[in-house]
Amino acid sequence: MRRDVIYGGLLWLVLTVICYSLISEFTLFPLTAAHEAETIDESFLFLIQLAIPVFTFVVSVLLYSIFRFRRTGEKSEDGLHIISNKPVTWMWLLITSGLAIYMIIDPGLTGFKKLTANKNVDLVVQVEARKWSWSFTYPQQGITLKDADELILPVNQRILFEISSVDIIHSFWIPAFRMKIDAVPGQLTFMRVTPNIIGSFEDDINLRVQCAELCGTGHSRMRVDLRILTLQEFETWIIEQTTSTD
Ligand SMILES: [Cu+2]
Repeated sequence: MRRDVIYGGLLWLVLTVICYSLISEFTLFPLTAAHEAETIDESFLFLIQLAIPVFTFVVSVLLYSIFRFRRTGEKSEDGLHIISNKPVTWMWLLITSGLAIYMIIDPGLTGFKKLTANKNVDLVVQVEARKWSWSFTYPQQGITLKDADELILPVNQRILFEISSVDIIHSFWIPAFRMKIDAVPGQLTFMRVTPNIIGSFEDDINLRVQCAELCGTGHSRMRVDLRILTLQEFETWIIEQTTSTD
């Protein structure tokens, strides 16, 4: 029994080290283009780091048991009848419950507060979803892009999206921002985000708006490019839009 614990423990250690070196070796996340996305990626990485020892423990016990305790007797022979092991059950329950409660608090509640604490916004963009297109209105600038093929945003400005739908439930998702929220008919939903790099869909496919709620035959086409400009370029774009619609 003691030998099994030592060998099983060694296997657990080896698998854990392999998993930690794998996640430090490879880039786990796609392009990050907003301050909020960094917070979300940090939280996700932390959850992975916590989950690895739990995962490798289960795999180690499983693998070790498969090879060490495999049946060697007659086919009709029953295995050892084990009812329970109270210390192991309680230890497992307490450790995994403790980890789950800790994760709810940090990064759960602390991360949510970090994302939503700053209520100041520099730019409001109203997003209207419909089968199967997006319309964007910049109310402060008096610009509406109906059935838009591009969403233009300025870098380092805190943006408030006010999201709604005219027909059924859609979902407003920008992968590079890591944020997604439903577009619901008859009500507004909100997303605050601060883009922190300049770029466009041509640079990286994660710079796009994508519907993330299966909404019918045109769902996959419900996608528009995102372009993040410098504040100066954005202001020039605003002037071009207002003069072209006059
Ligand atoms: Cu959709």
